[in-house]
Amino acid sequence: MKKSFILLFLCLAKGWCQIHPIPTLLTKNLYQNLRNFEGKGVFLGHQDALAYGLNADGSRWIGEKDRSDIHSVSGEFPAVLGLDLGRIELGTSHNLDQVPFEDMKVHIRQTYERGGFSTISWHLNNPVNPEKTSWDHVPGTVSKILEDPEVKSRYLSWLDLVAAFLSDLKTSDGDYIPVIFRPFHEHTGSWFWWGADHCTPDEYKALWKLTVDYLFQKKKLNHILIAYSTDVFRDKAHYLERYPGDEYVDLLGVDTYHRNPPESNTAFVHKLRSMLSILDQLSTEKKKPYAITETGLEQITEKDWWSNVVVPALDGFRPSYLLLWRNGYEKHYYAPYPGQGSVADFKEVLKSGKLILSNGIQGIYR
Ligand code: BMA
Repeated sequence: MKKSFILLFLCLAKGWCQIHPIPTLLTKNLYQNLRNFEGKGVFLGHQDALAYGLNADGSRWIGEKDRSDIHSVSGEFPAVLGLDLGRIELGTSHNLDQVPFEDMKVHIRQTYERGGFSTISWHLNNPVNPEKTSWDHVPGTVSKILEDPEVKSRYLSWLDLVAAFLSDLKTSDGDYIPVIFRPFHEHTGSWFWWGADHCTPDEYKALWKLTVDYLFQKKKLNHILIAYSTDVFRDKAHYLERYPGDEYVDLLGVDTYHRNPPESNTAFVHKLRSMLSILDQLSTEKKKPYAITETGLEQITEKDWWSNVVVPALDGFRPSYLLLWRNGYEKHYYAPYPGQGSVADFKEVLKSGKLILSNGIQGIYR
């Protein structure tokens, strides 16, 4: 215990701090380098990038080795890989979007070997009634996890499965591969059972603390960074309403999607800039990096979306990364694929160095 207090003091004195008192060296280096890299470009991520995507005719490819839509259009892999553990709690072999958990481990390792990093969300089912999904609201679920011994013990057994997955992420040298874990996201909205209308701020914070304490202390994981990501928020107070505390969060995030273009282009840029300016301020105050933890325009219907919306929204800010959501199927995709209408504009923006892929993220673990 003493050693951890000394380390905590040392990292506070250095002006940066991650919440785990004794992180692995790779995790510590990743965190510090995220901070060192701020303002030099935004690492571009893509959810399920290595698991599936779209062919030029809009049909799906699934499970092909070393394939990624961003790679197909740019020759580089995403710097950041997004994955989701939804359904791991049920003991199934595939997640809610039919990605095999064993493939995910391979993809996380490949991303690490290419110099990048991975971020993991968890659309978990409802621990009160495990047949119900994240989107099914059983009233009072969060309070039941905290207070009903049977529900709590089910939830903790689900965390055991998450921890087993995370413990299986190893480099070829046998070191743990660091990942960013991003639980209970978009909680300013109410579409998930942990959303704003379904629990009080105190209940949300207690669930968060229970989760992080269990993973760190009981499961002894010290290779995960913890991301807090709301959906859209009005102001600083709204962002922080359910914030569990500086000792429970490594990275500040926001999920926000662009809908109804072109009418909304200016409003989306304006709203994103206003949220980034709050995250920028909080990042300075709290000495923590920030990121756009999910975003995108479904079907990228604007040919110049990257230069006309993304670049102006980011200008002057220093988020560490931006994660595009998944290329699920022809009507539900967020990253360009060969032949997609925004490819030329995407490649121009890549040339500017404002968005960074695998070639530009070398050295982040040193
Ligand atoms: C949503 C959609 C769903 C998917 C879910 C979890 O935004 O992409 O199709 O199942 O995320 O990944």
